[in-house]
Amino acid sequence: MTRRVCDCMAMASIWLMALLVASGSAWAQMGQPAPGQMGFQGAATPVMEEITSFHDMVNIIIIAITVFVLGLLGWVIIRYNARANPTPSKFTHHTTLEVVWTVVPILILVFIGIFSFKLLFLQYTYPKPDLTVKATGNAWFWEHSYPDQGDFTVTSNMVRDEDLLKEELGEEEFEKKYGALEGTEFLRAVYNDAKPLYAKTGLVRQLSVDNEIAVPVNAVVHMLVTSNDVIHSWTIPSFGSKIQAVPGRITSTWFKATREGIFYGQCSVVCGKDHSSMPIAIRVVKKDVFDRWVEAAKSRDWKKAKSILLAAAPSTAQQKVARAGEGAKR
Ligand SMILES: [Cu+2]
Repeated sequence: MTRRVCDCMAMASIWLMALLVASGSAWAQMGQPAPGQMGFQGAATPVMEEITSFHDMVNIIIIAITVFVLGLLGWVIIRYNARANPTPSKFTHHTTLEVVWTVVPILILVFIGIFSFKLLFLQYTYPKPDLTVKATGNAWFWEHSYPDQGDFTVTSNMVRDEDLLKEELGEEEFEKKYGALEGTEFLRAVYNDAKPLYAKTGLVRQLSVDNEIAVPVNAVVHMLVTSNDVIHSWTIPSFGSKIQAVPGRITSTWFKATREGIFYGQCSVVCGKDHSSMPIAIRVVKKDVFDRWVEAAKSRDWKKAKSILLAAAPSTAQQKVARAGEGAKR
């Protein structure tokens, strides 16, 4: 009886482990969250790849320990209940067992520590930069400056439901339709009506911005991060980058994006009423595309800058992303 219970538990735990490990990659998406996602977003930098495998390893250890302890509890309940074991033994010490349950957890922690420190050293040992970008948090939008490329600054505002509707209907029609609505009534109406427009344009709600920033693929980027007002946090999940933006201080992180594409992030420390409305959108492109984008951005020709980035990623959905973003100037 006990044997069969143990076998069942072992089988269940193996399935559970396989499911959890698989779920990390199966439901994750590169550059943005996916519905029903369980694990991290797909890794686009070496640091994020290391974070993901470290997480998966620790996850397996945690599940194994939990299943082991659960198994012990089950064994005690079945084998040593009052009916199965009417006369309990009276011993209180078992030296070998006590040494084992002290030493084994220490060894597990040391084992995790080795990989943990390896990851920390990777994150905090800055390779020589190919590019430096300075991010400044504002209530509630991000500015990114490129000091080595002529010190131009890109201001990114989130594309809102009303921006999409204004683009679709025109200012006048928009006013006629929604002008009389207020507060949550207005928000609900524009939310419902803008929903199909996101699918149509390929924009990502709460993540797309009017002006994206760009970095070259396979370039080491040093990020300098600060804030103009309150504490924000500069975060791109697929890059494994997350660093506080503190007013009056410069914090820093680095990343090397090894895949081209669009990568979204958000401010990740509650900073005020529109905290949820300050996403970051980075397009990772080839070096020559990046150079052309820099030239356009330097001359503050944002329309051209946008079209250069889109031409580099010519999917219909993404083309539409930028076109809709044009209407997002606030
Ligand atoms: Cu925030």
